[in-house]
Amino acid sequence: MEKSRIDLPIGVTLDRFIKSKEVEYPSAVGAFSQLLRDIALAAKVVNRELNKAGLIDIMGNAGNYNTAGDEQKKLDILANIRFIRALSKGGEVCGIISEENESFIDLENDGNYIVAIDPLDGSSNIDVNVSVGTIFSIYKRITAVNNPLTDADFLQKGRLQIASGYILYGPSSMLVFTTGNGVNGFTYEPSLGEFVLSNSNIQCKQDGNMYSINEGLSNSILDPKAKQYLQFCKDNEYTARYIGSLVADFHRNLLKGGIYLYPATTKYPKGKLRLMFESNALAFVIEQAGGKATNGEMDILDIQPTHIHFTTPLYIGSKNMVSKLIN
Ligand code: AHM
Ligand code: MG
Repeated sequence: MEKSRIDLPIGVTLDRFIKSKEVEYPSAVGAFSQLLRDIALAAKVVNRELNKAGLIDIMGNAGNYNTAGDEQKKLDILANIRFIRALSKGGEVCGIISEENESFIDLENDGNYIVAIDPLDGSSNIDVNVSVGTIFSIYKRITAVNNPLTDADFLQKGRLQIASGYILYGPSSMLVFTTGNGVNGFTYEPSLGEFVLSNSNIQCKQDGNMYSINEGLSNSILDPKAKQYLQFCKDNEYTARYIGSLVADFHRNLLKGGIYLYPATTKYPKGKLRLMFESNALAFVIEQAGGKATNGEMDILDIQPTHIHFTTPLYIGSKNMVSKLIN
């Protein structure tokens, strides 16, 4: 059944937005709202660290030491610490998987939610002051409360996400997320220290003329359909746009219409992008915005992961563009 949608005016704070949306999700109660707030808080902290990165030189490699003799951490490691800390302290989350951690983290509490997170995606762009992002997925726990978590709690299909989204750290920083009832975008207002609603009920155009792929990999693409589609884009003089930061490329295509492709290649025969940390979260967002996400054979959200760092080819964006690629 279609849930009723409460339309709130542009400019309301994330906090007010979450509160009023609780009416739409009576089962979500306060814990879930608090979890979204925890994510927003960690995002603000990471945003602050990123903004001052050039000044205090924390862009270098882990293992360096600052003048106080403290070990300096790479920003992706710092972001991982910030998000895990915020999620652990909140108490709503019982388990976390992160792109930066080999195995799952069981917080051994009675929280109801599992979070999968890529704390800072696009790491190759960090050192050159180009947009990067955080990507997150939220699931319900499967194991009964007070029992140790198992792989089953984490290896859930994307279809079971109850919320997902991303934070784009760019000229302005934005939090974009869905709870399964449309997609909304919030822009960070630094003087207020608040995310405010800026993009209400985002819809992705069904068609577009922008394509995003690392074209240097053209000769090593293993999927003939992706090769054909790339040629189609060139024959039709589509516009190539590739930042190499998935969140930034995805966000542009979401707002303007377009397709992002990371096919299987000789170097990454099973795809480069991680299902649990990157593809699922964005697939949920794009479907909620009217777009499509596939690995070329099936919808991303229907893939059963077999381990937490499972990778997949990814074609995601405007519905008709993605459909043309696979048909
Ligand atoms: P990361 O998780 O190590 O940062 O890798 C993911 C990134 C994506 O943000 C981006 O779209 C892609 O890898 C770029 O890969 P490539 O440099 O192979 O084009
Ligand atoms: Mg990543």
